[in-house]
Amino acid sequence: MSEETIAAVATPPGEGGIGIVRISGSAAYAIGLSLFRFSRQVLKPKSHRLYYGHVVNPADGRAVDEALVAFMQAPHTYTREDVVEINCHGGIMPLAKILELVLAAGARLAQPGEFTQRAFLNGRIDLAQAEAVIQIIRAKTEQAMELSLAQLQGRLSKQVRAVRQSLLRLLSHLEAAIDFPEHHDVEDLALQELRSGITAALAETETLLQTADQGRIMREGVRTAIIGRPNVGKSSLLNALLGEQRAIVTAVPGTTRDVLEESINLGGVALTIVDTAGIRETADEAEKIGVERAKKALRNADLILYVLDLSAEVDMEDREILASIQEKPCILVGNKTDLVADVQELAGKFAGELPPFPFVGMSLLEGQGLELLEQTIISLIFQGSVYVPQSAMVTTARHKDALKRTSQALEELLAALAAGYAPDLLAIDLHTAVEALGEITGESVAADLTEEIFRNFCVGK
Ligand SMILES: Nc1nc2c(ncn2[C@@H]2O[C@H](COP(=O)(O)OP(=O)(O)OP(=O)(O)O)[C@@H](O)[C@H]2O)c(=O)[nH]1
Ligand SMILES: [Mg+2]
Repeated sequence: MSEETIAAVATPPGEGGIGIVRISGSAAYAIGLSLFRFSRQVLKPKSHRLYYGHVVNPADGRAVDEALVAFMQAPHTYTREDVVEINCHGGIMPLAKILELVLAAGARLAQPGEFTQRAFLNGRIDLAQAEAVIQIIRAKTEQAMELSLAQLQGRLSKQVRAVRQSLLRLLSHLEAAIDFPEHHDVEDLALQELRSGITAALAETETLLQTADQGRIMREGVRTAIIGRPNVGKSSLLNALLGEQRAIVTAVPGTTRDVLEESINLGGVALTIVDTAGIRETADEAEKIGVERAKKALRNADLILYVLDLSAEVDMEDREILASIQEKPCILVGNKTDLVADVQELAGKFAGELPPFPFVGMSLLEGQGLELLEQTIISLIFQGSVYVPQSAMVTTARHKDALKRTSQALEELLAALAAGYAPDLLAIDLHTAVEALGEITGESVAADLTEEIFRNFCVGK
């Protein structure tokens, strides 16, 4: 347990019904008791009960604010240390004043995420679970929330730890083979077991890795790029999806130069929509950069809305771009239906000329077709082309990176086994894999990295 007692305002800054000052550490009770005047006599507060009274300034005995205070005894607390939470009025002044008194009574101001960091250091949660806390706070959709909660409850940690345990067992066999080279049968058995054990661990690592893109989509939203030639109505489409006039729309081709990014929530899934510059050959310096950015957005997208002007012909540029995105989920948005006589006929014609993506006719000018487009997006996402829900998912780039290194080390290990390498050389790769997996749950992770993870938290968490 850490020696210093820490304190911070745990509620967001600004005005609110309630504000909370949280104190954690061995001096939490003493500090809380020195500042709190119970409304009736209490000799020793019971743990995890709320007491009504006043926070007073011990210097002059004057009341600072009315408060409800909870004294919570270790180890059944957020940090596993003694915790005191002072619920006062949620204003800037009462909170600042009470925090000041708490600090004067001997607490140190907590750094961002330090309460959760202590929960981690004191062994209540592992690193992946700690990361889930911040994901819950930042979740923007119900599904992201559910996924983060599952991670907090240890679903991912459990799977990772099981693989790591199996590798640790193999490592101990291998080390026995190194220590007693004269027992050849021990070695033979160990090598056989090693091969099947590694193969199984590799398969499980790969399965988890495959969930990584899904996890990112759940957390950050489906990256949706609006792509097309100039003047087809891309910015009009962004505005329609957002329900506000976010992007500039004009009749001049080449209006949008930069990429514009906005988020919406569609059927519980977050979509990050990117409006881009119309793709064409151009001599204009700024537009040229815009076109490059559009192409990049296209490459990074999880889903593409390709907009066509139905009153114009499909040209080479369209064909080229669409050919380059064949393997990604894409919807063809046939815009400006108001300008054409027979949409069905045109759709048929486009279907013959273009890759077989779903086609939605729209008139953004007249506000036609938005609902159908939204339904098409949702069904594409849930049909499994974009998003497949999984029980445990990898949601952060950090976890993905660690799993990649694990799988790489295990592959090298299998190759080394096949080549008949000595046990001590095999042990090196196995160590690498065990270490990489341990980074996810925090068993083996550099102190500065955990610091960095927790400093991304908010103060008071
Ligand atoms: N007739 C008709 N015109 C439309 C429709 N949708 C958009 N427009 C017009 O087409 C022009 C271009 O619209 P934008 O949304 O700016 O097109 P864009 O693809 O973003 O264009 P760039 O940013 O230049 O690439 C504007 O004059 C719009 O009013 C539609 O459904 N029917
Ligand atoms: Mg535009």
